[in-house]
Amino acid sequence: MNIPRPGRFITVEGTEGVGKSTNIAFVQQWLTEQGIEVVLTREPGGTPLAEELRSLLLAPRDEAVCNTAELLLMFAARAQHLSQKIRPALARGAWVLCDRFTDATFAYQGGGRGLDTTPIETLEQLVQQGLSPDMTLLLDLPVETGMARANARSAPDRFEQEKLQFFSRVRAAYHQRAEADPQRFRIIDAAPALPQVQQQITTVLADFLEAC
Ligand code: Z5A
Repeated sequence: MNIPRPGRFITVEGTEGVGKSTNIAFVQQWLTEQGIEVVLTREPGGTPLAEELRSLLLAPRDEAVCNTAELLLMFAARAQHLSQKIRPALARGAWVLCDRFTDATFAYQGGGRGLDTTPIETLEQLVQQGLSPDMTLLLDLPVETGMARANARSAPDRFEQEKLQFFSRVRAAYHQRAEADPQRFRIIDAAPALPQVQQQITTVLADFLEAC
């Protein structure tokens, strides 16, 4: 039975290999078991056009990608995603569960690439018009551990080809974002075995649902 509740927007963030894909499936299942309609999506991506932009962004290429072009493509994909998928889902009362969102832009393009945060904030305002996640789960793990977990999988994409120092800056930027907005962020220690990670997530979700 579906219990009617206003739509909520939950995002999942973290550096490479922290277990977002693994745990987002767990979050989706847990919320669905509570009778909530969940729209699972991801960034960059989530619509046909935004998925095409994702392919362009992630493909390793010989041509150097200019940081500003990368930033604009991320927000182009986000604008399309918001207009075609996220806003309509929230408007009909569904909960949107998104694998990465604008915190990733502050972490990767801001922290990782070293772009100034002012243009990122300007684009955030232009594209989101005040819409931001209700809760963000930040899966946190030492960068070395995440890279080791990720490297055990498929061939690296353009971001995964970056070095340890890059991901250390990304992680530091995520921590800064979480410290600046403790109401929205929930930090999950992603280092222990999966059942312990998911126990933390369950506690956070139950508290969030209780407060809705
Ligand atoms: N990007 C950006 O730059 N700016 C932006 O604004 C946005 C994105 C939105 C694509 O993201 C890239 O886009 C991303 C940032 C950039 N690049 N990077 N890096 P993505 O989310 O699609 O790609 P990803 O970050 O590389 O995610 P991933 O590789 O899919 O990793 P993950 O989802 O966090 O991990 P996982 O696949 O769930 O787990 C990794 C492995 O660890 C796997 O074998 C699991 O079985 C294992 N695992 C998971 N949990 C555990 C525990 N607890 N113990 C042991 N092993 C575990």
